[in-house]
Amino acid sequence: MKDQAREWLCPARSVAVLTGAGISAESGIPTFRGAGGLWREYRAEDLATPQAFARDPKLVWEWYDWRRGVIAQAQPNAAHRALVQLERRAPEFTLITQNVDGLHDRAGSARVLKIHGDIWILRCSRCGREHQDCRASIPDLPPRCACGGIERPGVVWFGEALPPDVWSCAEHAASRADVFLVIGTSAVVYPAARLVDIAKVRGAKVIEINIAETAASAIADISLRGAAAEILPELLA
Ligand code: BJW
Ligand code: ZN
Repeated sequence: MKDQAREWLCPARSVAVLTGAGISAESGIPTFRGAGGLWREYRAEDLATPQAFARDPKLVWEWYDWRRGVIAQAQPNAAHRALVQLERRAPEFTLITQNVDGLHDRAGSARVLKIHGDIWILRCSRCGREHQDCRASIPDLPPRCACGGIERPGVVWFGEALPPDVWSCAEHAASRADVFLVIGTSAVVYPAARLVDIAKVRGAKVIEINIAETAASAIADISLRGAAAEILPELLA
């Protein structure tokens, strides 16, 4: 299976990649679902919503502040680095990530479509002003904008639209891809998971890399079972 995947990947003119939390798991960042996916007694679905933020911004910020601390300590792993190599090698390459951790940037990927936003961006919920804030810990939660409004993390919560320009680039890349890699995502969150279907119906070979079976496994042409940081470098060797 790995040999077949290599045979598709090597000559591919256009490669698109969708990554999820599993690619950062070996950097020590917990995934959302499955073992270790809980924070205190909350699931992502309880906290990653505009309603949760409106109800208790401090609680939601405590979750994000904890995650920012974990991410700040983490380093990109061999899977992030392999995607940098692939970007340099493939004639046409698009990296689409659901992750907000910024580890693809830190690994050296030149262009990353962050369809669920960026945990290091804060946005005022009153005036909309956005700025980067890379402090691992924010002293007073929730942070406030100069206008007095409460700032929120610059991420996409359930029920919110994905950034339209970023999303349309992602759809375009999925529909042009000869090979579509789906790495470390449970593929249960939409519309991200739809990219797999788009790629498939437009003729891409879909290669999944995941430690477990997922919602994308049935549609994938090849499912490689194992850790992304082990399998991805092997595919490019
Ligand atoms: C390894 C590994 C290793 C571990 N190596 N692998 C259609 C059907 C049903 C529902 C919907 C639908 N369309 C829309 C919805 C509603 C909703 C949705 O999808 N709900 C489902 C959960 C049922 N979607 C939305 O609300 C989206 N918005 C929307 O549709 O808006 C419509 C609209 C249009 C116009 C105007 C207004 C509205 C928004 C979704 C936003 C998701 N946001 C989050 C939080 C982001 C910020 C943050 O990080 O806090 O995104 S939720 C969370 O899930 C996060 C992730 O990016 C996302 C996906 O998770 P991911 O990455 O797949 O992680 P896990 O944990 O699920 O999986 C990890 C995987 O790794 C596992 O498979 C492991 O096995 C594997 N793994 N270690 C390889 N070492
Ligand atoms: Zn403001």
